[in-house]
Amino acid sequence: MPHAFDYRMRVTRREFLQSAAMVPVALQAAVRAQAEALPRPSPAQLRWQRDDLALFLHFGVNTFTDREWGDGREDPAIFAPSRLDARQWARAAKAAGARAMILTAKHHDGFCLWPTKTTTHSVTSSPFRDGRGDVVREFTDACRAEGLRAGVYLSPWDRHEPSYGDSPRYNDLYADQLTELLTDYGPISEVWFDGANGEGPNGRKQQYDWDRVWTLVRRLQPDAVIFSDAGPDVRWIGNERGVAGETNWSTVDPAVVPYPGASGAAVSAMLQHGDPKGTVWRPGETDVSIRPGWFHHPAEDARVKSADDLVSLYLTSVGRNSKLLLNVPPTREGLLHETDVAALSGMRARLDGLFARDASANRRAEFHVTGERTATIEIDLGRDETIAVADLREDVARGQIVARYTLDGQRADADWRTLSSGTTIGYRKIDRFAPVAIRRVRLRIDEALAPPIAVAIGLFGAPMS
Ligand code: FUL
Repeated sequence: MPHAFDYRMRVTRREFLQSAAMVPVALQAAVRAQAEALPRPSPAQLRWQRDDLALFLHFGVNTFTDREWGDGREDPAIFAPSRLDARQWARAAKAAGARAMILTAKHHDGFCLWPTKTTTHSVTSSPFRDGRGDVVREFTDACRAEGLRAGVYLSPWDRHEPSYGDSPRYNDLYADQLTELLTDYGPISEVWFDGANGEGPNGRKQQYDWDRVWTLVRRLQPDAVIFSDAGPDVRWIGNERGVAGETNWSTVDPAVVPYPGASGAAVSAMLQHGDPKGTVWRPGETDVSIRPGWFHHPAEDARVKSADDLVSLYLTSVGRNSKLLLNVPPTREGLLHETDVAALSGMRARLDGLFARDASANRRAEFHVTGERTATIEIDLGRDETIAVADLREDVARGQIVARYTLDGQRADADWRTLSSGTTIGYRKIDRFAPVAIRRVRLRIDEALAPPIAVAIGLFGAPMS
């Protein structure tokens, strides 16, 4: 539940004069110019971030061969989901609080889940709906029916396609596949590119033309965000464990990750942490599977993450200025497994419990400028309240500014004590601490990239479990 930025910001005249007096006029202008120069999100990037949670669906021939990576030699006849129901996926996603889903329209094995004109290696050659099926259509229809945004994953690495490795020819085919997906299925909110670049069926490697790919997406779906290690809109967070950097800037230096699949220590650090000096806005997306693998394997039915595990993942992704893309793979039947569905709704119930009552709701937040790059935000809760979670939010529409903060609490008639501290806040920073009864809270912005502006503070007690 997003906090509205409804703070009645109160800087007293004396504080204003004091803070203004501390900074010479020329410097004030320079500081303002710097704040204005900060990278900011596009409307599509903001929408993407505010979704908090999306589901990832890995589905295809691997579901039937029990593999993670197909080799491209799978017989399309094996693709035979007996009870495929995309509405069941969408309902489970919605019940989990997800606002979007992304489907693997084609994975590395090259099998296409839609009736593409570019190859016969698709649902058209399978028994699914007697060769007249279209999983992408059922998926996008289900998303729309449940009010979810729809995204697609189209693997550039294709282990089936004979033209793979013949770079211009395959790049044309890839552009044609993308064109079909981005033209025939209504609005697509996110296009997901991994950087996998292995050998094709002829043992050759392909040179991808990313500029062409991104230009095509912009032209066909201007409101979509493009995900890859190298963005351009949304970057990979750098691991598949569900953990964003504790320090996580939404800005990056684009030169450090020049193309999807680039590797090295500097690349990993940029993906995990971003860069406060970064010149482009490219927030991190945290993709992780509810199971050990990305595809459904019956042997992993007993290894589904629990609702508590999923809450932890939420806190280390959404709670660290990232977005959670949680993979929940359909089974051979074409349904999400009941264990996964139960874990999803358990996660939602716990999160709803955690954020049920904001002790700071309707309380006045006083914003004090204390220096050129420092400020405090103080809230009087009116009485002692037991608090165990702080949900901090910068107004990222204006950029990301906070570089270091401390959250203090004070019981009536007692001294201030530190509840939590950290570096970046960004869109959302969720801090948990041992439950403590406090009457007043104070967020100190100790370091910022520009003159600080208000940070929204939500305060929650420990949920009953
Ligand atoms: C990777 C792929 O190789 C995995 O199979 C999976 O799709 C993951 C999300 O991206 O690059």
